[in-house]
Amino acid sequence: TLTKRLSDYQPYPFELEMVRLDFRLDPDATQVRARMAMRPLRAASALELDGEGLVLRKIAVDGRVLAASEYTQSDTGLVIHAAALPAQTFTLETEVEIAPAANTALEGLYMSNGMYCTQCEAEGFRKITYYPDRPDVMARFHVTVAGDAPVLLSNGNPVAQETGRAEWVDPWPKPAYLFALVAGDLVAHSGSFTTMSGREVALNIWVRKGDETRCAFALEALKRSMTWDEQVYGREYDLDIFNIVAVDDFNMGAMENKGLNIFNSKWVLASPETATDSDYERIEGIIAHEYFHNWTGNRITCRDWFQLCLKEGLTVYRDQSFTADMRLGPVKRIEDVSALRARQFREDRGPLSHPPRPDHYKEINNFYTATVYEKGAEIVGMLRQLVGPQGYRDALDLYFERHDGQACTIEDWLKVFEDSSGRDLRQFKHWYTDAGTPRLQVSDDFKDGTYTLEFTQKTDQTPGQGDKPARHIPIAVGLLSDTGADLIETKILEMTEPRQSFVFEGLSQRPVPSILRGFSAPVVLEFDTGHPPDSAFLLAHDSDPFNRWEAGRRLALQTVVAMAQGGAADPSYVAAIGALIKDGAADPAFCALCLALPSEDQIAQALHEAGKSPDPVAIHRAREALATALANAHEDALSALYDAMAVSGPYRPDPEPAGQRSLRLAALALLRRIDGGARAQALFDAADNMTESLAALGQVVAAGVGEAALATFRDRWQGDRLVMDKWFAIQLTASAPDQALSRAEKLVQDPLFDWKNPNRFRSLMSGFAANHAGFHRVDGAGYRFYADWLLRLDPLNPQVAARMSTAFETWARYDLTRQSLMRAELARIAQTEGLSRDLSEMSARMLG
Ligand code: B3K
Ligand code: ZN
Repeated sequence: TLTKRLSDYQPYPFELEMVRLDFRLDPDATQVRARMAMRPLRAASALELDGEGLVLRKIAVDGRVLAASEYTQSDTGLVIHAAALPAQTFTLETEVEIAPAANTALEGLYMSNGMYCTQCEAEGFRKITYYPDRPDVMARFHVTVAGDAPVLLSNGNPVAQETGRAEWVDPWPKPAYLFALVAGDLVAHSGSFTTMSGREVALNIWVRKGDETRCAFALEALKRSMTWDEQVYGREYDLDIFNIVAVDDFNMGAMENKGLNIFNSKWVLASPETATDSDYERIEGIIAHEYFHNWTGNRITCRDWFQLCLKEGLTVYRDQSFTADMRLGPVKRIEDVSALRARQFREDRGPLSHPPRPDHYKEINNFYTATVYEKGAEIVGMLRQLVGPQGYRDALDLYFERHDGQACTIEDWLKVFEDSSGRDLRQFKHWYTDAGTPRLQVSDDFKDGTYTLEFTQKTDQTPGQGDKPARHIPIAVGLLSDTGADLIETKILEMTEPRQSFVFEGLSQRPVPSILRGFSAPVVLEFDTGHPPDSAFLLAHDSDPFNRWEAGRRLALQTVVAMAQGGAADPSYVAAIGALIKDGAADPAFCALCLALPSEDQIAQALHEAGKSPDPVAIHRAREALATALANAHEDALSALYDAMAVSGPYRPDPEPAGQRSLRLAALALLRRIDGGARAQALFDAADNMTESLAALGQVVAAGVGEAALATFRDRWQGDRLVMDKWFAIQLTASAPDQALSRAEKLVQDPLFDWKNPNRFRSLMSGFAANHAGFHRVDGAGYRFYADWLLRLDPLNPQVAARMSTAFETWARYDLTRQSLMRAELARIAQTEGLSRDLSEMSARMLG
């Protein structure tokens, strides 16, 4: 298959002024008529339209049906020869037929539980009609939908609604990837919002009958998002109506279609009995993310898909800031950095490493990655640190003013910052164009009142990119006295050289440095072995909450790595955790994060980063042993904490009770190692909310006494798809490694394992792969099971199969036996006949 390259970009030679789409819905034979007003921009250009899997019924230019000789059709589209086209604006009319019920890839127009819905990003619109399916072709859409469904929705504002027919006009020009259509027997949970200029917007969350009682939280989150974007970015909503639809079969989280967001029902529906605290937080964040795209993505979109992080990095940055404002900022930052390390650093250390702005791809759906999203957001955060809060707001104001209605590039984005701040960002641009996580080494020196920090940066080679130039790195630094007081205000050092020193003068004592506060840049920080930081001191005293947590994480990693190689738990870490448990002043949610040990996958990654090959079995044992050591050392305090953090009264998903629950459950997880799961069983029996019920279920399973609870849970929730997804996942993530595969093999036989549903497939398979030592069984049976299922899913749903193949991206970390077993599965996948373009690109990249 063809590789697409950024350097090949050519503008489209026609302007599409307006498109009218008429749909006659039918599960097996939907008719789509398209009329497009096209203005040639260059003389004598052929007209290329994308189209896949369409049955062409008619094609006409200005009413004249084209002869077969006037155009050429292929598997991927249609070309109308220049000679068949007028020199001035003309109308192109097509009629095609498609079969939504047969669409298992869930891209284009498809059906879910009898309802019609669409997913067009990135290149799904071409499965609906012939069209220039590229983001830099923006047009105004006028859509008519005819069908039996009671509710017929599309983008923009409704202009006509009658039984069996609806008409929608979207006044804002948009690329085809933002098109959406929904039709079904839906009910709405409704509200309204008055914008800052006093316009009234109707808000609706459309769901299947029975689900409308679980929409209140999402609706309120939407209102909070709308208010926040007005207050923080000055951005107002621009249509009379904002619709959200919940869909059970969806390849990813949600989609920002103009005025008609479509959501995986998992990220909309919430009730205390069925959603956990973290579900509530994610729902709020995803509702915000999709809403924020209305300006960063829709009003200003991407010129081509290489620029994807222009909209995704910025919008993730915006949703992270929103959640930080709604909840506890430092806690949110720690969660975000943990996710960045778990997903993006992992990706960047392996064969799939790519720049936030890639310069080639075969299948763009394979680039909706942690690097594009989460690292993209970190880059925006670094820009903000370089220009300051006001400079950032000025730059964003200029971005909206200059580029509203355009399809832009990373160059446009950086130019806005350069023009508004006067800074030169040429070196900074390497963050977008270069792959890999820089390693930052630091050493220090103190002499005659002068303290010197010396940094060295190095970014390893990545696939297709050799030696890398130095990056422009903002390093936030604090200096502490020996009593833990801040000696200076946090200072942003700007590193631009491969090796660079920074000097602090007039100090009366050698300070304790607190480096990379707030995780000011996405790098791996390594300390010169001569002067390691006093992590226990920083965990106790750092005024920067992120670095306090980070010090604890560093200690935990050090001790668990030593234990995996036969050592004992580090008493200074055990003591530091004891002090934290007894420190009544610390925030519960923050404490909970400090009590949570790094995951086995993260421990494996740390070993790999340190040049050692991780042994999954030893890692599992060491982590369990460390948890047991903590529990034994602090049993009374943990037990007291467990009781003290019980939340009384009816369940509320707010940050404060959620933080208490998280601390209580962190204590429960440690105590489980010594009480055999007794507390967890009692909590499972008593819980009135999903947060505690699910966490308790995980702990009894982990303690090896979970069978009865699993059966009870299944009986109670078998009719609820979203809750059953949790049931499938938790027993695999929590079970003993040597039982994970047999459990997974049993679960695929369960009548409720509907493997064609992406959520259910992901729950089971990702749950299994998340059982680190279970997946990485040394006999390779875990790899084989997983690969078998990817190969089964691929012909139906290539996007999900390709995405989930990243379970194998870490092969290079492990011993030669595991390496060759994992590579053998990748090779078996790669050689499968008829493999999708998606999975074929992924397996080839992973094989290297
Ligand atoms: N923009 C969509 C993701 C589309 C994924 C296409 N494979 C959701 C989001 O980032 O908001
Ligand atoms: Zn997005």
